[in-house]
Amino acid sequence: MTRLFDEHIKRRVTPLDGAWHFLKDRDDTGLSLGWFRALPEWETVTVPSVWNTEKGNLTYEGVAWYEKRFYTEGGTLRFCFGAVMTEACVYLDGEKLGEHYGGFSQFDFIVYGVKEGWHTLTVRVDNRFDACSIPQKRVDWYHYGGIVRSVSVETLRGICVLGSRLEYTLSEELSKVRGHLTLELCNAGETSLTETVCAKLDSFCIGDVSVTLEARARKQVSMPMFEMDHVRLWDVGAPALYELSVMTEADDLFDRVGFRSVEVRDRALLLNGKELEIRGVNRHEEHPDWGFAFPEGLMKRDIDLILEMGCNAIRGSHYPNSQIFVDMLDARGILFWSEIPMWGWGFSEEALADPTVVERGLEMHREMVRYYYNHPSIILWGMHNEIQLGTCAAYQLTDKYYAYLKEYGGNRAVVYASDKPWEDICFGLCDIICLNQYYGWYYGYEADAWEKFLERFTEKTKELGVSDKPIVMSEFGCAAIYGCHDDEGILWSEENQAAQLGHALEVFHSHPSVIGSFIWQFADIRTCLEAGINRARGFNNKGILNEYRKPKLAYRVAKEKYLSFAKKENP
Ligand code: ADA
Repeated sequence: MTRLFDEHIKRRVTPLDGAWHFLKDRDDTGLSLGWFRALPEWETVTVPSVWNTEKGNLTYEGVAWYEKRFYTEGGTLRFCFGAVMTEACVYLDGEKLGEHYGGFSQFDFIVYGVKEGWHTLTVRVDNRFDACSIPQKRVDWYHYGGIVRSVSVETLRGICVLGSRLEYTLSEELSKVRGHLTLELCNAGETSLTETVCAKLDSFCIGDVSVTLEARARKQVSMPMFEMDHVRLWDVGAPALYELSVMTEADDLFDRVGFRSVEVRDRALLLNGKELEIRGVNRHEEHPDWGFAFPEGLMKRDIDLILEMGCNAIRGSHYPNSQIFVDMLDARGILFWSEIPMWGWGFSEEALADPTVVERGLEMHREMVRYYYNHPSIILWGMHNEIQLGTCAAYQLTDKYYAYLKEYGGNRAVVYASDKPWEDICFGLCDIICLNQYYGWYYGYEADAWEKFLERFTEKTKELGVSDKPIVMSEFGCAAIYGCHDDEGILWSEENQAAQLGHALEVFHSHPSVIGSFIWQFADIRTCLEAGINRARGFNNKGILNEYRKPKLAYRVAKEKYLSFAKKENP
């Protein structure tokens, strides 16, 4: 399952999820032995999944092969992968289709002239790290491997719609939308074709164009500008969505879009012209029994728990989440921060300056924008998290990513998360200053530490000339082991975590420069072995729920605080 709705009616889509052959390639000899032609032996696993949850594979890091037989009536086929962790090399009947780098983004390959009959799709998956990996080996989550999101094969006919991007502006009084649609089209046929492409928002026709494409050609086509009155706005808790449909003779593409304005000015973030207070939580799309192959039913449950505690925003820490999760946020009116997995600690200054790292990061941004552009819930693009922000390399990289997202990212704010408030030289390259700070945990336990920190930091923003930017506390929290109780509030107890969190939330949500918070973190997550002895049980235990979503005391306290802040906003 890739989306919360059918993307196609006319196009035949065959899911390739389910049983696949699987073989580990410990010595990395599969390529030279020609395993892409046929695996010499295998076990059967289900896809999507991570191999680490199979008995005996928990710590396996390396190469593995997946193979699937499928039947097709033939023609032009498009193989769509939701995400493969981390590098994928894909073969059809032993012929290489292509490669993809990056574990959290979707990709596809189009193959022409496939014959009717049975075929074999093979994927070589490699989740090892190298000097230019994004993320680097040292992260604070688990090194899972596998085909972690859905796979499908589509049969393309005639002029096909591969993607859409709806750009728009709203009139000042927010009642009229002016926009235009850009389509990525291809001719799946073997002769030149001319067809009419029509697009609608619900029943409102936003235009049609006649398109001529040579056989197998691909091109971007801009539809004419359109204007629509009496727009229903997408908003927090009131998410009006429109069905965007694009039709050609034999093909179609459906999406759900929403119209809202996002503006940052005078130290405020405005959604549809109203000041927004962010009541957020950081969430990894991870579960100890499923890894990154997170089941849809549990996504819904996570969202229920998050809504129930009065949140209006989620940070998808630290990578693009599955489309279906973001569809759920669109449908339920929850704001989302989507970022690429360029995550702190591991990146030396040298790595940040490495052209391969910079380009891989840029490509991840391109993919994120390409696939997630139309989601109204995404109001923040995140470029990176806790990198060496005092260095020239970080500045240059951020400059590049910021320019890209400002130009192509649409109606959104662009941010990154900084843990270096005193050394950071990049604050000019973001729309909102987002700070990860851990008073009450790593940095000591003074009672008024947060107040002093914010006072000093506000002064610092004046010195740096960035005091017009709002501040979001993007991470803060304490670890607690679920079920560890202590009336004196010793470290690791639920009481300590709850008290620290409650206090921090009170301070942030009454501070004039702070427009919101993202609690670190929603649920405990399995973390990598490199995180070492700091991580009891092999987990990052700062979740306000444990890894099985059982609430700790901090969940109840955060809920009480967030609901009371929400009430102040809407008495
Ligand atoms: C950082 C990082 C998180 C997590 C957190 C922690 O801020 O961004 O991913 O590792 O620290 O728990 O220490």
